[in-house]
Amino acid sequence: MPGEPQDDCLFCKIVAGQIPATIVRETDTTVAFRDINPQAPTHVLVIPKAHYENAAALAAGAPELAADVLRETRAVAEDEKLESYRTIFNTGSGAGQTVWHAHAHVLGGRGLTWPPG
Ligand code: DGP
Repeated sequence: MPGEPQDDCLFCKIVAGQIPATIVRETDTTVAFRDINPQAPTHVLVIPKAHYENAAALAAGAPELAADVLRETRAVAEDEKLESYRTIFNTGSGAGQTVWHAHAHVLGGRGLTWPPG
């Protein structure tokens, strides 16, 4: 059922406090925590607390929650004092998605080239 916690989901376990994470922000609907394998000086993941398998499912099933996630990416960038940063939603294995709970990557603190790989 979209939005319901999944027993086998890593990020649902972080939301539930069952797996430790370095949480930098939390709202009623979202959590932001540092990526375990950072690709930049700032690499924070912003997730909805509710389980949607990726950004496409989130946008279709709960667009107001998608807006909450986007708002929090901006808040992370402000907290981290990032003038430039990149917000990424990898959607589907072909795009590099490895964790099947919607998440926005917020990357900054170094120069970022374009196009990405
Ligand atoms: P993606 O490839 O877009 O699905 O990104 C998944 C990210 O999740 C990846 O950058 C590494 C991160 N990650 C995976 N497992 C953990 C974990 O247990 N804790 C934290 N903080 N991040 C994790």
